Amino acid sequence: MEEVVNQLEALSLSNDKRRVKGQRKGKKKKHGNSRARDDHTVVIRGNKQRLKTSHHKNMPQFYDSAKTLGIFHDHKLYEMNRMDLFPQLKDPIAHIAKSTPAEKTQLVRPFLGISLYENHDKYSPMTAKELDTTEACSTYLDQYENSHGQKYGEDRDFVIVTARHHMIDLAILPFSRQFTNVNLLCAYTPGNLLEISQDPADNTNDKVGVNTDNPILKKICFSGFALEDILTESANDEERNPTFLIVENEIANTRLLMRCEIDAYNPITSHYTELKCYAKYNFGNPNHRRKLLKSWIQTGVIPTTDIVIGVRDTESGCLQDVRCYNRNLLYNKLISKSLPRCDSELNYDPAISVVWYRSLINTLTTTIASLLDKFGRDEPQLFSIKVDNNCNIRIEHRQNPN
Ligand SMILES: [Mn+2]
Repeated sequence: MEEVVNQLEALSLSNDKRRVKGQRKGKKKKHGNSRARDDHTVVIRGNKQRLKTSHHKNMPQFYDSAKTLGIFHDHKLYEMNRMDLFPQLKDPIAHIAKSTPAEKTQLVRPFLGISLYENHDKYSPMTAKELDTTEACSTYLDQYENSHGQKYGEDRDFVIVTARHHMIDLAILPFSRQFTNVNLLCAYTPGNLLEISQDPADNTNDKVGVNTDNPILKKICFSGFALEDILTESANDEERNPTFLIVENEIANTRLLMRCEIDAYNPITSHYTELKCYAKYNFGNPNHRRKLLKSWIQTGVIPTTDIVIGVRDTESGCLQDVRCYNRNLLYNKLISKSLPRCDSELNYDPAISVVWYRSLINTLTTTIASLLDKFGRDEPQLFSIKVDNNCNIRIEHRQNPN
């Protein structure tokens, strides 16, 4: 907790001096100062260099407490006993988590050499809309209200509802390349509900990842789907529609309700498994370390998730190796003293991502609370949130939310 406070001290609150045209009707602009202040926007300047942590023996957590609440598949909500809805890690791979290195070599062998590039055109990625829909969480909220006769998390300062990937994009920001921004919208519904989604005006991601125009990059991206096909089996192998876990995280007096896509369930360990397909990697390479850190962050909002990495030969697309990490092991590898230091990249210290993320949640909620005090809590309000890789945070109250 102390680190969170330090980080908050490092962030100095100041109003944006930029002038915005078209002030809200009925709101008098303050003229006391010759430089008109835009009272719709708050900018918090980041201080990345102050985001330092002391050495952590114990792995820090992104949340104070976490719970899994439901499963969402094909537009329907299920109870937590329907693990069969997730793709199941195939038996030999499921055993890797608990095996010795020699056993592991045996278990992995049948999968090596399989092509991850074949039939790559049969896979279709989620559309932008599918990626961002709040259907899973809103279905859960409706059901909660019906069965409990009260609103979910009504005693909390805020309930943030979102897809996990938005929170991951924010948590990785201090380690992201220069000029990286995350642009989100935050819709407030009277009560305490904040729904965070992609800002549709932000199309910087339209041509990256699976949506790339580059055929080679496309193959590489689709190798991730091929890996899921090879390492898992589903009750209905033809459709393979994604299955989501609905997860609750508590951070101070804020509750987050997140929709998380689950790649696989491991019936042997009863852990969820995040599958990654990487080219041959090593922890000494800064770009590889960032990717490994992102996997650690991504799995950090669900209590028990392991990471299985399929290593492909990028030339031939063949599976070369399968490696398994639990979050503790990956954490210890990322903070290993034997790695070359990357001070300009905050040494890819996972503990720093936790400090940053928790302070960010605090900054977002306190700033939005103060803007709501100004613009009213009794009607819906819309905010845009912009955060950059220098940890600058800009929150703007949008006029005319419709
Ligand atoms: Mn994955």
